[in-house]
Amino acid sequence: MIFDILTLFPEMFFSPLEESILGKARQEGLITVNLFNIRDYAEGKHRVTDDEPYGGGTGMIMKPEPIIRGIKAIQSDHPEARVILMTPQGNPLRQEVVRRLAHLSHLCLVCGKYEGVDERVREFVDEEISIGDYVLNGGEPAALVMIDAIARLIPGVLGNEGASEDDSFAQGLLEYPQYTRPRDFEGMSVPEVLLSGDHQAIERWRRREALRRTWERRPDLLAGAELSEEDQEILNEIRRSSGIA
Ligand code: 6GU
Repeated sequence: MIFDILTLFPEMFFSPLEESILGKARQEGLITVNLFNIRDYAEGKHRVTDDEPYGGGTGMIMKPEPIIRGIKAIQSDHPEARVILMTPQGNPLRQEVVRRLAHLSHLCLVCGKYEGVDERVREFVDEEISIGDYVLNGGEPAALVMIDAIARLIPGVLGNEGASEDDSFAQGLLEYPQYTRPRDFEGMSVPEVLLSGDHQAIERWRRREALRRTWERRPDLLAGAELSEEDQEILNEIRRSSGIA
């Protein structure tokens, strides 16, 4: 997978892309990240990339020409690249969106600044994505989130294990609680069932805890989750025993 990033701040990507899983994925050629400075597509001695908004108001707006020149330069080499504008006005990023994008071969992520980009840029992008309902100073952290979430679904990036069906959101549920040694820590012990060696019992316990945790913390997710009849019964039991029914 190739990620071409259009940004005013390419250095914001350096360290995050060198560390850990992404660093290794790049070394192994499983992902490629190319950074393009939008300023390089601006004209004039000062290579200006922003300007005051028509109609007045605070903040500076990113000019259309440099961004669109950048997009066109990438598309002329890679017409298959899907162009995505990172903006708080975009489609919310969810695991299903991540899964869809992970099948593509080439993404071009355009990082806008929070004050905004000239509306006409929208004509040149295929989609717009937001990573949540809060405001970032610019699209750069959001682009990093996209690279991270997509890369871990690419075969080979996570080593032998691969992205797990148990991961939070893999089935539309939050993940069950996990424990490692020590068995007792400051008076808190590991649930007996996990020490039992009874794999069926462990699976049942994990499913129940994933359902419980999702119901407690993110009940909104239950509507979109794939739930079996047994899951529904477990949920009813959880509701009953909580006293809310
Ligand atoms: Cl993609 N950009 C900015 N500036 N803020 C955001 C965002 C993106 N997603 C959530 N907040």
